[in-house]
Amino acid sequence: MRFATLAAVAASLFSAASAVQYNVTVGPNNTNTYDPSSITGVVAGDVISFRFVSKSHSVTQSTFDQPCVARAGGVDSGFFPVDAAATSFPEWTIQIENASAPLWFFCARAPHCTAAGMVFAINPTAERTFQAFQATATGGAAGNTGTTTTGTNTTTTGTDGGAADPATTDSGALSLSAHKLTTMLVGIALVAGFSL
Ligand SMILES: [Cu+2]
Repeated sequence: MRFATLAAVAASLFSAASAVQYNVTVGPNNTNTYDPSSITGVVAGDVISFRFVSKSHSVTQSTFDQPCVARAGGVDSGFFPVDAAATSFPEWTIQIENASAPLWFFCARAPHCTAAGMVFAINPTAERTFQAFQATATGGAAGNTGTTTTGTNTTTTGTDGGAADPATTDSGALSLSAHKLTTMLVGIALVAGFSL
């Protein structure tokens, strides 16, 4: 871990001119949900910023087959406890380095994943849908209603034909860089070169 200036972090986060930033609210209105609960159209370089607004949740990487189990070597925000009277909220941001397969996440605060289906997906596919992922999390019980944000980035370069089949390489060859930020800006931990 090393510390860097805000400017340096901002430069690294947004160095790609075409990168899109997505904002996800964690725990809106005291619910055990992410809003949106899935994002499609994410491409390499895009940034996803999670804002924790209630209770104590996490954004923890998992796998499609085991939604509520932390993936070995995956990224994990850790828990962000938020006071009910809080007026500023912690944020945790990841930058996608490889978007060729879906990415799966859950809240590690039991029983939010298994009971409420508190899960989040990046680039779910027709074969591996958010709904199927959430149903696995809850053992078939109804979870929260999902909401999807579709990316507006139109600079994809047609890698579908050449990429490995995401259905069989799910989360096997992905890498993320994680940047932990807080609105207080007491210090910024920059995890550089994180690979899975
Ligand atoms: Cu939670």
